[in-house]
Amino acid sequence: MAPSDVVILLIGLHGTGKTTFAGVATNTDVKTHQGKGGGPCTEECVRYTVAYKEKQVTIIDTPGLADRNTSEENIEILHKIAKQLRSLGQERVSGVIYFHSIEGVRLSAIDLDNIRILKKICGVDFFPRVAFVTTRWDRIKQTEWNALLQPRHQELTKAWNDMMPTGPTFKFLNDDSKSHEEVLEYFAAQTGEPSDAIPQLLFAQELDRYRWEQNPIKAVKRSTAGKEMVARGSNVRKGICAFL
Ligand SMILES: Nc1nc2c(ncn2[C@@H]2O[C@H](COP(=O)(O)OP(=O)(O)O)[C@@H](O)[C@H]2O)c(=O)[nH]1
Ligand SMILES: [Mg+2]
Repeated sequence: MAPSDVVILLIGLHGTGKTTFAGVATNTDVKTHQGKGGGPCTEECVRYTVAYKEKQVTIIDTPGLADRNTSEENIEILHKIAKQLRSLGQERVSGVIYFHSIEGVRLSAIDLDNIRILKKICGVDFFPRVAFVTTRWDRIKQTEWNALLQPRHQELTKAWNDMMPTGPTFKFLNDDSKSHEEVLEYFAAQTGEPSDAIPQLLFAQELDRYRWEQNPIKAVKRSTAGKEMVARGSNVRKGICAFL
């Protein structure tokens, strides 16, 4: 298969709409998370490919980052992402999307942990290529928007801007293919540059640096993202899947 022109990594808590986005954007049947007692959380990284305006786009769907019961389980998620990054070979991730449900409450401790780890996966040079996408706008009524959500959205964008100063772009996502295409278009329009002009994710650079390490989990733990993940262990909540 020809190398992809656009490779997008999806990050965010369980239930925020990552898998749904991957399915709609690539016109693929996917298994989404159906909340308490419903379908499964995404446990594996899954790669989807679609042709978009003469470009090949690859989307890498991931499980939530810092919401497992133990640090070891969280490190395993990073390890799964590491395997995907290694398998890209000469291709590079060209964009990262962080998902957040606008229906959820304000930023929780786990949201903040996810963003801290996201920053360490990306590295400062990559911040301009991160998009923050808020999902479930189709569920919001105009009256709620004025009274409740406008202040919440302002608070979110301020918090994200503070956390990633050179960074993020904001997009809204409805449960329709038009808004998914707008997000794809945003990333597809950025390409055209040779792949070595794209800054590499800090996490990918570090995995390369520690490739001598025989145990891949140890290599992940040596990375800045891995260290952050272990440091964040105390915030891990039990059974987050059940709440979403
Ligand atoms: N109404 C609405 N539902 C959504 C939207 N995005 C995702 N969902 C639903 O939210 C649930 C969790 O989505 P999923 O894609 O599995 O989240 P993930 O855990 O981040 O991969 C599923 O039931 C989806 O159908 C959206 O934009 N609008
Ligand atoms: Mg999922």
